[in-house]
Order: sequence, then C-alpha cells, then structure tokens
Amino acid sequence: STRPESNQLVSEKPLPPCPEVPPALVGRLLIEFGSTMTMERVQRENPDVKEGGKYIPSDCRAKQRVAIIIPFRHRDHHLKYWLYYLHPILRRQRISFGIYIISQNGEDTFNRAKLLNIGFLEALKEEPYDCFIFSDVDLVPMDDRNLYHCYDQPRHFAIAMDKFGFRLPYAGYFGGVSGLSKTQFLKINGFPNEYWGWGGEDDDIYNRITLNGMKVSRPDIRIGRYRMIKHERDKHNEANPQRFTKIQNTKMTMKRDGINSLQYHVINVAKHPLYTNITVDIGKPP
Ligand code: BGN
Repeated sequence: STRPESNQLVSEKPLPPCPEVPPALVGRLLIEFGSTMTMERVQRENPDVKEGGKYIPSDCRAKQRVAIIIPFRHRDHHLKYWLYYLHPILRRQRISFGIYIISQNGEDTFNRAKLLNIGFLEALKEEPYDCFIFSDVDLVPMDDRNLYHCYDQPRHFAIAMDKFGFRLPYAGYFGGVSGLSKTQFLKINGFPNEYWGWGGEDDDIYNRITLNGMKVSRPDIRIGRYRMIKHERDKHNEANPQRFTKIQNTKMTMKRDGINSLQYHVINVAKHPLYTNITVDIGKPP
C-alpha cells in the first residue's frame, strides 16, 4: 500500500472493552507470609506499575476506575506482603486502579473509618474514580476470581477469613475488605468519623447501607477466602467502649456524621513506585 508509515499511529484501533471474566485468572492461590519480603523485590516483580501505584491494562479498556484505600499506621511489614500479592492479582483481573495508603499521623487513637473517608476524597482529587475498595493492610485474597471492582450493590469481599474458620462471623459482618461505587458511597454520606479505636465502625457502615435501601452483595463462600497476616493488637487502637451504643444510633447519626462533616489536614503526599502514601492529621477523640 501507499499509506505513509506515520499514519499507523493515528489509525491505531481503540482498545476493546475488558472481558467480564478476565482470561488470565488462575483461581485458588497459595498465600503465605513465612519468607522475608523486601520492597525491592516487589518493585522488581511489578515493573509496569506507574508512579504512585497506578495501573491501566494495556490490552483492553476497563469499565471502572478503582481506587484502593488502605488505612494505615506502623504496618510496613504487612504492606510489603499486601503489595507483593495484590499487584499481580489486580493485573490478572484487568482492573484499572490506584493504590492509596492513608497514614494516620501521630500516636493518638486510631480511626479507621475516618481514614477511609479521607481516602475517598483524596483519591478523587487525583483521578475520576468510579469505585472505591476499602481494604485492611493485613488481608490478602486467596482466590483471584474475587474481582476487585464495584457491583450493583455495596460489596463485601472478605467473607471467609482464616481467623473466622473461613466463614462469615455473623450475617451483618462488613469488615476487612469492602467496596462501594462513588454513588453508593455518597448515598450513605460516606462512613462515620466518630468511631475512635477498635470495633463497630464496620457495623455502622452496614447499618448505613441497609437503612438507605441497599443490600450487601457477596461472592461465593468458596471464592471470598482470605488470609490475615498474624499480628498483635495495635497500640493506640484499644476496643472502643462506646461502640455498642453507637451502632444503635446509626439512623440518626449518619445524617450529620460522614463525608459532609469530615475535617482533617493533609501533612504529606508521597508518590512511591507501588503506592501513594497520604499522611494526615485527623485530630483526636473529644
Ligand atoms: C464485631 C465488631 C466489628 C468487627 C467484628 C469482627 C463491634 C460492635 C459491637 C458488637 N463490632 O463484634 O467491628 O469487625 O467483630 O472482629 O464490636
């Protein structure tokens, strides 16, 4: 043909949509935390990840853009394993994603749900994400068919954890790893900011979902399996004695406590090869 060489760039075909069932999946995975892990190794094995932990499949167009939000403090050891296992899984799943570590500055009481709210807003400042997956740093999926995107209803991913004998501990459990679309998240006014210390915030989120006429969606119990990296109870994250009464009052509190009342200060945003680390000052319990 007489077509000039340079025309091939302009006439490049647009990518096809990513298939509903990614062909590269392998199913059940062997997950273990025995050998020591280094960030250098994880970086070496994941060269195609862009700065700040962003990835876009090269052979298809993903329908959703997913922000993965991890609340964090003093868990560097867990983070290495999480990145080591999750980056390849998410790639095989053909997810378009960014990884956001939201680090609570200082040593005041930890506040998981408030850090997750902050992750939602800060991720949206960077990219127009459609879907938000909220994951604890110590939870690794044991099956790559547990697809990290959003669904018609808010999704609970970590339904069969090893520490609970690979069963749901109770019907309304929504802890560990969960995912909401931007619309679903805004419909419930985000997550509560007023749960300081361990426990109850996930139950409050579950209440918000059902009180707003939505229903939690879950994978098959054989697929939603997770390994938790063993650890001691964290300092400055003691069980919150107020949690029992607080989860009784979600219907009233969700209107004023949430993304509409969120206050915090960003201290630093650091772009690492495999993740973005956002350090924040979130204050302390009243
Ligand atoms: C529940 C906690 C959850 C936690 C699960 C699993 C509370 C509220 C008062 C009952 N809820 O009991 O936050 O994720 O255990 O550990 O403590």
